[in-house]
Amino acid sequence: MNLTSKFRGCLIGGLLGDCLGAPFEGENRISKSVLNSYFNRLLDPSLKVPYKSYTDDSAMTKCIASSLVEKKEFHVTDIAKRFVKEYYAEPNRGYGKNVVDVFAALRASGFKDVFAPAARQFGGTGSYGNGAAMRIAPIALFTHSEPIPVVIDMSKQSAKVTHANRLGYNGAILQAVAIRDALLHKGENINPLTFVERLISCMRMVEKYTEEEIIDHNKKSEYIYCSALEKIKFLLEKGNDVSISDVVDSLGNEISAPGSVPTAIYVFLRAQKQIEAVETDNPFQRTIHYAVSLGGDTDTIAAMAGNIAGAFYGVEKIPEGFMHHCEGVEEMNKLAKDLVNLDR
Ligand code: R7I
Ligand code: MG
Ligand code: MG
Ligand code: MG
Repeated sequence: MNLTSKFRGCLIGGLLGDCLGAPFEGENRISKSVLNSYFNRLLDPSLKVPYKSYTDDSAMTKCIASSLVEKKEFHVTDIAKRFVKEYYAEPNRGYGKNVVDVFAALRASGFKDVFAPAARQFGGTGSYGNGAAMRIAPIALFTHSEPIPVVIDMSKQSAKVTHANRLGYNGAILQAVAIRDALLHKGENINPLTFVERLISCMRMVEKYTEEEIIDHNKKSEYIYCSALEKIKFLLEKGNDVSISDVVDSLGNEISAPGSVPTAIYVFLRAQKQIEAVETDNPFQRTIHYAVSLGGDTDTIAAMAGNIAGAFYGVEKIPEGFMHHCEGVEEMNKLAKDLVNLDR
């Protein structure tokens, strides 16, 4: 499979997770039959249904992608400016409750120090929401041929514009590395345990505190992502014998980064194989459907799982009908092609 298909799959996959998951955001215990008919009906492009709009997840992803395409390099102030411009142009995309204060402060400060407003959030500990992880896909694509430390550094900087808490930016790093591994994987099947082991060895390095972090955040919650990844292994080993509440109790379905990024990774890996309640043979569709079935932060967990699945399966596996019913597909498609063809 070629890289263009994987880049398109990644960005469109995330967009569709966002659009198709958004109507259920905040719900729990969504009925199986409601979801099966929702997804299977959307496979028909000629069906007349209300258009599915994208939310903040995709709005911010587009800001990062378009900045990389236009600047041909990582330019954090430009990214911050695009976030702010986008937010004030379309504020009703369902942004997190606190991140909007960062946009206001960035604008008021004239972007002098783009990391300062985020560092003041939550009494100076910074946000650990999943907002930095949900928009990280373009960074993973842009750095796919760079060494891992470059991926980590760029992910962290892009995250810290809004998410200064180490759980916030480390969630973005984990999501970026998961996308990259799915993108670079050769072959039809991924060994889930090997995939998770690689992520654990990366996060063991990432979650080691630096001196600066010990001073800033009082050395709370060490190795949170490594232990969540261990829980993924445990769930995967149980195979079919895992209920929705097992997943939610063990990994979460929340708007926090530690309560959603590992969940999205588990969803992608689990959905390689059939899942009883999810009626489809298409593994991309199964990923999105299973993510939404977990409830909670459905748009964001489906978007992150969709980014990873799209990077793995490529755009050919994405149902036409889904693309037809969602906002912004053409734009995301163009950004993916521009990113893959970037001449730098
Ligand atoms: O992380 P963020 O951009 O929100 C993303 C979510 C996604 O589900 C989107 O689809 C959208 O719906 O919102 O925005 P933030 O406002 O930084 O974080 C989201 C929420 O996480 C906050 O409003 C808080 O409720 C919670 N949160 C915290 N709560 C207590 N202490 C984040 N950090 C903290 C914290 O340090
Ligand atoms: Mg959203
Ligand atoms: Mg929302
Ligand atoms: Mg959300």
